[in-house]
Formats: sequence, C-alpha cells, structure tokens
Amino acid sequence: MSDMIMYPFRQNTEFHYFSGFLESDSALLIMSKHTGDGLRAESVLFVPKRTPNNENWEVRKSGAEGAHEITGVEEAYNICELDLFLERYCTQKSDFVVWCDQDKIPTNKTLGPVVKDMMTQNNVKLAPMSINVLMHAIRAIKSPAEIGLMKKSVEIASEAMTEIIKSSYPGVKESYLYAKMEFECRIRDAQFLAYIPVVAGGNRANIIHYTSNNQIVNDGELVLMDAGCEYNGYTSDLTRTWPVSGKFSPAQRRLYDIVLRVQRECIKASTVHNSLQDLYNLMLSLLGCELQQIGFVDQHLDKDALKRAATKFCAHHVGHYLGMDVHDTPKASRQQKLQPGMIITIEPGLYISEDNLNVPEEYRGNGIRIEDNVLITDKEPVVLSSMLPKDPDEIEALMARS
Ligand SMILES: [Mn+2]
Repeated sequence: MSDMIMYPFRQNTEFHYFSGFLESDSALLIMSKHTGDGLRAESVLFVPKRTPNNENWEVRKSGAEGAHEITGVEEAYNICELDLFLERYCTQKSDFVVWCDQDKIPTNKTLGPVVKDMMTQNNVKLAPMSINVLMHAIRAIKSPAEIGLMKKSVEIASEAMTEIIKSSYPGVKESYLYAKMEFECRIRDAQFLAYIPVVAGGNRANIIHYTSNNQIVNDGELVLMDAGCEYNGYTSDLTRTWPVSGKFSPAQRRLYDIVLRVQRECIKASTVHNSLQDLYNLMLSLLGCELQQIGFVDQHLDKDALKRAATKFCAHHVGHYLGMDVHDTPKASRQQKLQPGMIITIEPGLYISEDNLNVPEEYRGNGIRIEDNVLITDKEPVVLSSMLPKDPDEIEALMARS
C-alpha cells in the first residue's frame, strides 16, 4: 500500500481449497503415482520458514511442523527447500508431466523461475491443459461441508443487508450504508466483504460497476446495494433495491414488480434441466414480454429481436457460479446443465437511465436488480438468501417498523 505498510492478503482460492493453509508465499505439490491398487496421491506443502526474530513484528507463522500438523499433508518443508525437493524428484523420476495454473506460473515471482528451471533442465513436459479446468470442475460442485459454510456466509450477508434497509433514510450517504454493511457483516464473524459493494442511489444504479459509493441518496430515489461477505473462505453475493424514503413511487413499484416476477421465474427454472445460459435466455424472453406490456418495447418483434431489445434494458448476465470466489469457477462452462451441489446467483435487472428518452419520464433514473443465492438440488432449488426481504410490501413494512 505504501512503504513498510501491510495490505490485506487473501489466499489463492485453489491453494486454499486443496490445502486449507492460509499463509502467503506457500506452495502445494501433489504427486500422483501408480501403485498396485491404482493411482495414489501424496501431498507436500512448502511454507514460510518460522524464524524467531520476526515474531515481535508479525503474527507467528506455523512453520513446516505446524503446517504438517494443521493440514494433514504427508510432508511439509520450508519454501526455500522447494527447488532442492524438485531437483531430487527429477533425479528419481522420469517421464512425468506437470499440471499447474498455466496462466499464472510464469508470472509468479518465486515459483515461476523454480518450476521453469526444473522443467527445462530435466526436459519435463507441461500437461495438455491448465489444472484450473479440472479444479474448477471439482469446485463447482459443493460438498455438504461447503454448503454449510455457504449457508452461513449468505445468512450473515442477509441479516446484515436487512439491517441496512432498515437504517436508510432520505439524505443518507452511500458511504454510510457501505460502512454499515461491512460493520454488520464483520460483527457476525465474516472476515471481510467479498468485494467492493455497489451502493448506488437514483440514476447511479444504472452504472453496473458503480463503486465510488460517496454520494447522497435523495428523497424519492431508489438505492441499489450489491454486497456480500466472505466467511471462512466462502462468499455470498446479494442485491436488493429499495426506496430510500420507505415507499416506492407507483412507477418505481411497476418496474420493481417486473424484475421480481422475472427473478422468481428464473429461480423456479434453476434445476438440473437448465444451464446458466438457458436461464439467461429465459430472463431475456420474460423481460422482453414484460417490457412489451409496459410499452417500452415494440409489440411486433420475433423471439430473437425481443431478446435483443431486452438486452438494452439489462446488459448483464442472469447469474454466475458462486463459492469460494464471487465469480466462482470461471473455467466451468455456462452451457453445461446445472448439477446438484452447484450454487449460483440469480440477478436479473432493469436499468433506465435519466437520459433514456424512449420511456415516459416517471420511469427514468431508476436502476433495479434483485439477486439471490440459489443451491441446486435434484429437486427444487433452495434459495439460501430467503430470509432477506424482497417482496415490495415486505420491504415497505420493514422500513416503516424502524
Ligand atoms: Mn452477482
């Protein structure tokens, strides 16, 4: 951040998933070998050295011994021993391939040169694809333990955002709502927010990645908040839009109801019979029909033209995989059918900027998005964020009570 000043460290997701180890400058080596009864894997962890003189200044490191104990890997060494370990491995084994994050290995300052040297000196080949493709396929399906952590992460963010809705008022600063969201999440044991939230009053909600969060929300405006937290490595990602005064105007309510109807239909369709791409197409068709009914879109459009027209009012996708990362497992295709254990976001939106002269004036300057986190099962989808109000009457009642 600046000279000698620390900045927050977040563990590499893949490394965290496979090792459970949270210290920086570490490496995990998984070696697979054929044995009598099939393929066997052995894990070796390389971690920062524990030196006595840095413990007055920094939190104590686990060291090789501690890492071995906490994580259950077969062996653990100091990170400075990695090149020696690889050298020795190469003298004992030949004809093996290296699986790694092929996009990142050349740019990692410490590991890049070590791995590259080992490969060129011993004529070792890279595997046919980056290991991320395989890791993302595994990580896309959450185990029961991971689902437990995801539920907790979503529960914390839902409770926190309920507090934010209750505590907003005309003239409130976006920065206040932002800071309060972080506060409410962290006092519920989340380590940090999962990303810089969007807290956008009025017309600013039409900027999808608005993160300045430093303006005042005026009476009569909607406020859109897109925020989530990280709890023990697992993220939530929620969006609600509410009237800062506590009451929707008739035009705002009409727009809100459109998004809510579309969102509920897309959640219903979040089953093993559909892919994220199918749900996106569903969102565009439904939104297109709604926009025809309200007169924003031409009545005489074929299916494809109607979907194209809808993209003018919602430029983003309907959702993404969610897990340890907010945009989780990006190497997992959106074309594949959803599977039990996957967790996705469903987040349709409707954006009408103040200079959109194609719609009546009363609708302009409003951006609305409703986002929930949904667990796919072999039957009905489970909305993990169901405790966070989204029904407009419920939101108004919640604000009236506070
Ligand atoms: Mn999202």
